Amino acid sequence: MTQNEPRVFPPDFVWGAATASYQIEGAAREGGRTPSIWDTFSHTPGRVLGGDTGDVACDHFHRFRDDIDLMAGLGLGAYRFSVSWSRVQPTGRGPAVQTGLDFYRELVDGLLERGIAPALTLYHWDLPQELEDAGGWPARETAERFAEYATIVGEALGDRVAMWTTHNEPFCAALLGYGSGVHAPGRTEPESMLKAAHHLNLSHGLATQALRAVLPRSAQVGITFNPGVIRPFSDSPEDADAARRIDALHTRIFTDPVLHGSYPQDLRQDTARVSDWSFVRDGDEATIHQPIDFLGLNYYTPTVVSFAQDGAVKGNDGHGVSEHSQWVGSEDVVQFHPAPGEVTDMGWVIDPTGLTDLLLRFHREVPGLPLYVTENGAACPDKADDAGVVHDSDRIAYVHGHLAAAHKAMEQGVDLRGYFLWSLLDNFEWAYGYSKRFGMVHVDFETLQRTPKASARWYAEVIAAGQLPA
Ligand code: GCO
Repeated sequence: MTQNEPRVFPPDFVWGAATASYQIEGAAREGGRTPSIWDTFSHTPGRVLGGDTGDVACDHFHRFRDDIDLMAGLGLGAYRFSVSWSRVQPTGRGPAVQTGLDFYRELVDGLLERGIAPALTLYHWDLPQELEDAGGWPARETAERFAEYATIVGEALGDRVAMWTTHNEPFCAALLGYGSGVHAPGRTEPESMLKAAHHLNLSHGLATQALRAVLPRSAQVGITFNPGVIRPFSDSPEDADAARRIDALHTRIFTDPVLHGSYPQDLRQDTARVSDWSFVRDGDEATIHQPIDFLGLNYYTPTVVSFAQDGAVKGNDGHGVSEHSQWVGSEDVVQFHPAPGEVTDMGWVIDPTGLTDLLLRFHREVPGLPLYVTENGAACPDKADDAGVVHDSDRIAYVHGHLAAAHKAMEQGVDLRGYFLWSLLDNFEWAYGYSKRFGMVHVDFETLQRTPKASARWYAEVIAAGQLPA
């Protein structure tokens, strides 16, 4: 294909957008919802920029009908959202709260009425605080609780949701939540971080089994990872080893047991000084290794690492990931580097080739497993004109480049079924609060008014045409 030909996507390609419960819903204390770890964390001074919280967020809980209208106006084929565990099962145990389930039922029904396929994620990081108080993800019981929660949601929505995802980015939940502590619950405990990773994996396996027991056979069940696209700083063997370590700790710690049924040996060796891994019981890896119907991949930017000459871990890849790595590398050997090139408002370098590489990696690693890009997008320093419209040509260029990169992977045989843009709306960007805007729809956080940006109009045209303009 030459540079100037339009890139045509298959007619059944799924064009979507993504959000997550804590980032958009608000209504934090309504309908029996109890605090999740993100409520506690955001209300702890110093944890989130500007003291921002998700108490109101985009007020999607009350405005979801308007948001569905927005989606319909864009011609979205699918909408990826997550369920707030503490809204449907407030203490993380026992019976469900019907008002919570009703909210998701109405949301899903509204989507279906407009011809938008709901893609449901069970866990996008908002653990009920009561379960954290009982030990959180480092406690094995949390995995069992998660399977029970999966059954509740599966029974309630299984008749109307076809695409189910257990977890979103367990990397962030485990490594940022319990390792570097930049995400809720803000713990900095190396062995707990590894235990959390294992119990998230185990909970995926248990929840997949639980879902299969209650969902119609046609339902698709999968998981979303954000595997690092790790690039060594130089050709040296030391830098290659640094890349191997970070790939093991960030990615293979999840993908190996889920996709292949065992933890990587090199990871166990690298982390031997902080744990003997006795928390992995006989049979756990087989439980984690459930057949899945698709794999979701989130991609924003690559990560560049080198061997740290003086033994110190330095730098930060923009996700706050350096801090946890030092505890688990046997000799503190990794340095993160800013990748070269232009960056988004997150400081993340823009490199669409990373998306092609990522898709090709998993195409080769799990041949035949359908893939989705479940998140991709950019935070931009948006400025509205007098009419309140944001002309975000930078975001358009980012998404265009990454869709072209995804298309390139498809030309090489990758079975990519769809693309979900992050995000539908500007929203609560975790530790950055409302300071970073990822939406294709602008949200005024004073009035909560929504205004589609130029990128939304552009995306709608791409969806309608089923192709990227040349
Ligand atoms: C993630 C989360 C999103 C973020 C987005 C931008 O993937 O990290 O799923 O909730 O907001 O990625 O950082």
